[in-house]
Amino acid sequence: MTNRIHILNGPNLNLLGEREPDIYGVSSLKDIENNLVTFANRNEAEVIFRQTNHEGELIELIHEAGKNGDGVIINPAGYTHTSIALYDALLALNIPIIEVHISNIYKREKFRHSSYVSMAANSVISGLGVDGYTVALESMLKNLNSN
Ligand code: CA2
Repeated sequence: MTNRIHILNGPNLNLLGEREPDIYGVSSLKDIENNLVTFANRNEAEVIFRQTNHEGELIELIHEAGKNGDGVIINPAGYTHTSIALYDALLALNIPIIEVHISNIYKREKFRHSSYVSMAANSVISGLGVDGYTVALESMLKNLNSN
């Protein structure tokens, strides 16, 4: 069966590869998307890859994932630490959720140490760099295919 995984990215992640390479690496968001689509194609899965700088739009994308997706991988970026609305949207899903952070949020400023999203997520990956997305997709597909 082909699983459809929504991979959602929050604010400022469109800047990946352009600034702060010491924290976020040199890959662009398009590079990440291409890698994940290749991985999905090899594993008979489909990836819907999105980025938005707007909280309401990210919530709409979560709703869409709940309607037609088999799993969600989300890097909520700055909204991780602030958004109860995002947390509520994720709580309403009945498909698996993996939260991904490129950087190790626990090694950074204290305000990044808490995540509303983690309370709704099945799993959290933080600090693996952009490989975290691929690890998340691999694990998601493995779990979906074993059920
Ligand atoms: O480590 C992550 O993936 C974060 O979710 C990234 C967020 C940050 O607010 C979280 O605490 C951790 C920031 C995304 C901003 O991305 C940029 C990329 C390049 C240049 C500037 C910002």
